[in-house]
Amino acid sequence: MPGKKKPLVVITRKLPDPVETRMRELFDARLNVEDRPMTQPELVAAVKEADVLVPTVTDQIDAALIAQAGDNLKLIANFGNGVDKIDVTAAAKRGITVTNTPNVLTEDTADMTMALMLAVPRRLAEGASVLTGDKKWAGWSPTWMLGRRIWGKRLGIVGMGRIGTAVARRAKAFGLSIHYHNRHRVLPAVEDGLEATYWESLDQMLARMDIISVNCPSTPATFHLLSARRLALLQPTAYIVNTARGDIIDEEALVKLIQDGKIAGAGLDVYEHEPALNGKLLKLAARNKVVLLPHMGSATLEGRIDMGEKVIINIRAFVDGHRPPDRVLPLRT
Ligand code: 8YV
Repeated sequence: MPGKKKPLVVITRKLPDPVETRMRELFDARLNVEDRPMTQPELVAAVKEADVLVPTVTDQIDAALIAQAGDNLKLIANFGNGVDKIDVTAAAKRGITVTNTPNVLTEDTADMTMALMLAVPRRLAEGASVLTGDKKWAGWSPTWMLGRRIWGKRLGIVGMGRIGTAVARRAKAFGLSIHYHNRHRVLPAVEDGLEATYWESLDQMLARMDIISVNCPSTPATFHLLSARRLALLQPTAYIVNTARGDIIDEEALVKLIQDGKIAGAGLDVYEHEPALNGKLLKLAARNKVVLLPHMGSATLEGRIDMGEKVIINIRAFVDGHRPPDRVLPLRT
């Protein structure tokens, strides 16, 4: 942008090198090379000064923070798809545009969902630990390490958006029958291609599935969507996989049902109070009832570079006076 003052862009976490290099070229980029999560006072200082803030899921961009923003702050270009940590309504009221990074992390997140879907019933983590543990492997046995078959089972997808659909495509190839619950029924062509069954009633779907995959965004409407009451509808042989957001499931209730043998297990990549982890979940992991990952759904180098590229495109479009491609609008209440 020759002749024009470069916008001050504060990036709250370390991003992949090619992204940071490009940001340095284009903007007055304030990087976080040490990748230490910013404290709330540091975030306040950032929003007072920046023209653009680039936060991630680890930053709480709530109404109190937005109220302290300086007049310069006109864009919050989130590095990530989910904007549950950003008060988009408060931002809009202050004339601050919010953008995110959809599409580019769909396939990676769907891959990780499949990985968890296989990991729990097929005892993947438990099996891998046999060879690296203290004890010597005694060798193969016909009745040892038996898991449960995936092929031919019923998968219920909660949230049939981009990621849910990408999960369905993969799961169909693994021989699962596809069922889904969504606010709106998807296009007939998509449903036909996936041979998917739509369930208007989430309760009825939950009661009949072998595996549940949570793929909806976290919004006030989806908070504890899988409540204690709904989780209790699941069959005792059912597994749950969550690569969306922790607070969509009542985690305490999930733990209790697994402890009591009322649900077979879970594969989780996200947690209700992330990064704090429920100690009871860790105990269940030690008993191989759950497989836990540290929010790795979109963690590929390619994905993170693509996300950075999207952030840059959104900032460039905005700074040049255009509508950024990935604008997030406040939820209608
Ligand atoms: C990201 C995610 O790693 O984009 C999302 O919504 O959950 C993750 O895949 C994270 O949000 C980056 O801020």
